[in-house]
Amino acid sequence: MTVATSQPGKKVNRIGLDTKAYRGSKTTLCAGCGHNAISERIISACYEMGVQPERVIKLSGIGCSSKSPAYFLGSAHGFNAVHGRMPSVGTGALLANHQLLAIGVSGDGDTGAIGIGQFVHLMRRNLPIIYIIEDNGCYGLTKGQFSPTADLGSKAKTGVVNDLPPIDTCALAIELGASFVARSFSGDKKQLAAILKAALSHRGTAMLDILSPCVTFNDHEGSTKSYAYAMEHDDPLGELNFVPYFEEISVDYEAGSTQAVEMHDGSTLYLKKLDEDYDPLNKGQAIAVLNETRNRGEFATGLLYVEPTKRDFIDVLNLVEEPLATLSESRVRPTEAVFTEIMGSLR
Ligand SMILES: Cc1ncc(C[n+]2csc(CCOP(=O)(O)OP(=O)(O)O)c2C)c(N)n1
Ligand code: SF4
Ligand SMILES: [Mg+2]
Repeated sequence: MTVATSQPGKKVNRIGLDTKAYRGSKTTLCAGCGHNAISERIISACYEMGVQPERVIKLSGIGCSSKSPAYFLGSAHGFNAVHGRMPSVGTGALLANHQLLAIGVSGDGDTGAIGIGQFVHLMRRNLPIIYIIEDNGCYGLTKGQFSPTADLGSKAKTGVVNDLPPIDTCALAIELGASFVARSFSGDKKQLAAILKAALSHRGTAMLDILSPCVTFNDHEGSTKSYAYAMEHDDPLGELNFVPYFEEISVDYEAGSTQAVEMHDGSTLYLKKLDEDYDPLNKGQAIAVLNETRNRGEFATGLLYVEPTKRDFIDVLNLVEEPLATLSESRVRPTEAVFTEIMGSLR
C-alpha cells in the first residue's frame, strides 16, 4: 500500500500522499499526443480527490490510448485486455470486487470498431466504471487509418477522404443507459479536470469521450480531430465547477443561469450555462443538442447527461456488501445437502 509521507514542506493531499504516488511509468507515446495530456489530468484528479491508488483497477484494450494506464497510478491494479474486450474484463473484475474503483481507457477504434458489441452492453448495464475514449478519429497505433468516429468528409494525411458517417459514442451511450456522459477536449484542462472529478464521484457508468489529437497521423488541415479544428469548433455547453463533498466552499451563482447537480458521494457539480438553457438531466435534449452541433460541424463539450440516482449493475444484481473475491469458501459454496437438493430438483 502507498504510505502517507509527512516530510515538512512537502505538499500532500487529504490522504497524505504527494503527486508522485499518482504517477506511472514514463510515457512512450509521441510528444504532443493528446493521450499524454489526459493521463496528466487523471493524475491530478485522483490526487485532488484523495483516491487511494491501490483501490483502483485500470483497464484498457489495445491501441496507443490503451497503453495510457501504464503512465498513471503506478501502484494501482491493471489489466491490458485483448483489442475491444475491456468491457467484459472490467465487468468480471467488478463483479468479483465491487469495492474497486475502475478506470478504463480505450480508443475510438478499440471502442467503436472491434469493441462496439462489448461497449453497447457495458453502457446498458450501467456498471460502475469510468470509461474514457481517447478519441483521435484514427487508429494511431497502426498508422492512422480512419476509425468509426472519423467525420464524413474528413481527410486522412494521405489525402484520402472518409466517405462514411461517424458513430457518436456519446449519443449511443446516452441512448443505451449510461448514467453520466460527457465530451471534452484534451487541450481544455479546466473542463476536463471538473469532468474527471465529477466522474470519480459518480456511481454508475461515466462515459467520457475526450477529443485527443494524434499529432503524428491526424493533425493536418482537412482533419476534424486536429488541435486547430478542436480549438475552433469546440462548443461548450457551459462552465463547470466541481466542489467535492470534503470541501465546504460556497459557490456564488446567479439564480437561473447556474444549475447544481448533486453527485452520489455528496459532491456538487455547478453548471454555469452559456447561451442555451441546457439541462443535463434531460435525455431528449442531450441527444438533440448532439445532433444540432454535429450538423453545424461543431462538437458540444461538457456534461451532456447525468442521472445521479440510477441503480448501477451491482445494485441490480443485488450483490452482497462484501466482495465475492474475499468471501470464505464456506459462504460461496453450497453445502452437500443443498447441492443434492438442487440436483434432485433437476431430475
Ligand atoms: C484482434 C486485433 N485486431 C487488430 C489489431 C490491430 N490494431 C491494434 S491497435 C488498433 C486500433 C487502435 O485504434 P484506437 O483504439 O483508436 O487507438 P489509438 O491508437 O488511436 O489511440 C488496431 C486495429 C489488433 N491488435 N488485434
Ligand atoms: S501515433 Fe498518434 S495516437 Fe499514437 S502516440 Fe503518436 S500521436 Fe499519439
Ligand atoms: Mg484512435
